[in-house]
Amino acid sequence: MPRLLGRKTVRYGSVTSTNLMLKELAMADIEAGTVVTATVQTEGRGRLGRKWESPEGGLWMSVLLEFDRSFDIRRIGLLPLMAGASVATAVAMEYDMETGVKWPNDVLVGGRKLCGILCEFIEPGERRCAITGIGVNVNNPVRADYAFSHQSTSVAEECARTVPLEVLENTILEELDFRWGLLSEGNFQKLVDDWQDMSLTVGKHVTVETPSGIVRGIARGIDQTGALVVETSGETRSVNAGDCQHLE
Ligand code: BT5
Repeated sequence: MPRLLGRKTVRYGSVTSTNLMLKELAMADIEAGTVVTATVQTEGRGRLGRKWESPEGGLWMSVLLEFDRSFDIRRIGLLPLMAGASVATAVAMEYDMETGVKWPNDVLVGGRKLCGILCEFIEPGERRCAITGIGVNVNNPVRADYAFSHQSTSVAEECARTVPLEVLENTILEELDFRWGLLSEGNFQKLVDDWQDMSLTVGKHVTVETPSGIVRGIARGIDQTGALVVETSGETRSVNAGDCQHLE
């Protein structure tokens, strides 16, 4: 099957946010699978209105995924997980690094954040789409300048050399294309197994800050909607969204 994702790529120098740019293009009817990249983002965004530092040297990109009518939107939580698994696999393959995924949207190396994902659901006209934003620290500096520096890393930092962005971009898109195929075919359990195989969260004591309060317990896995299943004292809770901390 020819690859869908990245058949069309729009490359920018400096933009506010690749997610915002792609959203505008989607509103103007650009085709599914389109990728937007930027050298620099001046207003790179994390979840919950947080800032994502995006200086030159990193891989900042967004991918337009379009659902067909039969897609059950409750499964949207699988998207950041499959994007994270795609990045973790691509980085491990290209640079022989040990990567892992942390629920819901991080890729870590040596306990430090290498990549963050921001998925946004939009409905341009009759279409139902997700903007999948992927930010990977590659050759950009991360270790010195920021409050989060002690918790972050980059590909260059980990392999002590700068690397070409295009190679990583292409491999991530191949991996994401494969997982998008699984999602489109309804092969949810395979996505669950794939993510759980590289998960750093499963089996850990966690604290999850959710919109409706804090959930504490042992992470047992994810379900087929991407929710984190947490065993708390005496019961099992499924958490759809939140900030997760590993306690051990
Ligand atoms: C994320 O949010 O991790 C989602 C990041 C998504 C970025 C991509 S880049 C392409 C696309 N366009 C966008 O505008 N966004 C997407 P969250 O889990 O909320 O983490 C945000 C937190 O990570 C911040 O509050 C900082 O503490 C930390 N942080 C910010 N920049 C970082 C960086 N470059 N590397 C590591 N950590 C960072």
